Amino acid sequence: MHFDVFNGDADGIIALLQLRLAEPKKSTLITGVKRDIQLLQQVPITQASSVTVLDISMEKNYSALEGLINNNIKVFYVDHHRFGDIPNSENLTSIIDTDANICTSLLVNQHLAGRYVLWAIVAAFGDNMLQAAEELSEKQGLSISEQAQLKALGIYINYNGYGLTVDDLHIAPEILFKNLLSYPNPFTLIDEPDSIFSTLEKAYFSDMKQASNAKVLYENEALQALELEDASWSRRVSGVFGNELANQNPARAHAVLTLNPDSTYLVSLRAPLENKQGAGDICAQFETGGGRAAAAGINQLSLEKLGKFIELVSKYYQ
Ligand SMILES: [Mn+2]
Repeated sequence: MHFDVFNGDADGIIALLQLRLAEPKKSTLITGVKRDIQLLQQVPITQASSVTVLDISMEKNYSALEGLINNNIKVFYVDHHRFGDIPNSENLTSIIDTDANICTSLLVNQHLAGRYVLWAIVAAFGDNMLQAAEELSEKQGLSISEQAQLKALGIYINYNGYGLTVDDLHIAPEILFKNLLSYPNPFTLIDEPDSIFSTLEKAYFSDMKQASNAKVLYENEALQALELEDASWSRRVSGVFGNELANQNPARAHAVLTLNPDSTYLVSLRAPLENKQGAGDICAQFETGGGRAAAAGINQLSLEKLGKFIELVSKYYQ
């Protein structure tokens, strides 16, 4: 049995979408909310013959990966997060690149020689890799309004991945992936009335409107930190809201802190767009933190550690 294991955000879903449009395959899907990255351990070794892994850190899934390849299961691994060691095994084929301007869907696009490049552009916009997305759009000769449509779709799919559990999400990532499989061309989806595109669009604008009233916890030249209440809408909107703040103020870092039901903070940290480094290293200093240089997070930051977090971030980007 083949297993497809993928992050539930735009990048993870669209990485798999490109692969399965190119090579349809009966598979068992394993995914979750965007922050649910320890997915590989869910693959049952006794049932799997091969596994495709997309857009989740190899470092965070290392022991599960070793278990699979040591049991002679073929693994194809594509990712752009912190990776630690790459096991040397003939059972593992990996494409790993942690460049801040590349995402998993762009790596898959290269692997497929641009076969579903419009989808790769959607994913790059969704992962807030605007420069890469625009460059690729121009190569494809897309008009400004076509670019804006693909960007909107990427943002909405990305937005849909944020939540504490799948219950917070409008559409479970697995369902969203299966739905998108009917659209080899994203413009077909965008042009269709009453599609998931319009559903997500409405939901996105409603949540963003609420976020615009967020409480400012801290603000200086290096950092703006905002607090969102403990609610499903906050958990859905935190990441894309952070991206929008970053785009509006590219010289400053942004932290969106959403209160968890247990009174800790769910932290989404964006490095300044003009200085895409350090976010992953800062968040990794906290027990439940990690991520990439440009965008990272902490799942549970206790209120006592808020001061330390703000100090670390504002010093780093000063
Ligand atoms: Mn990604």
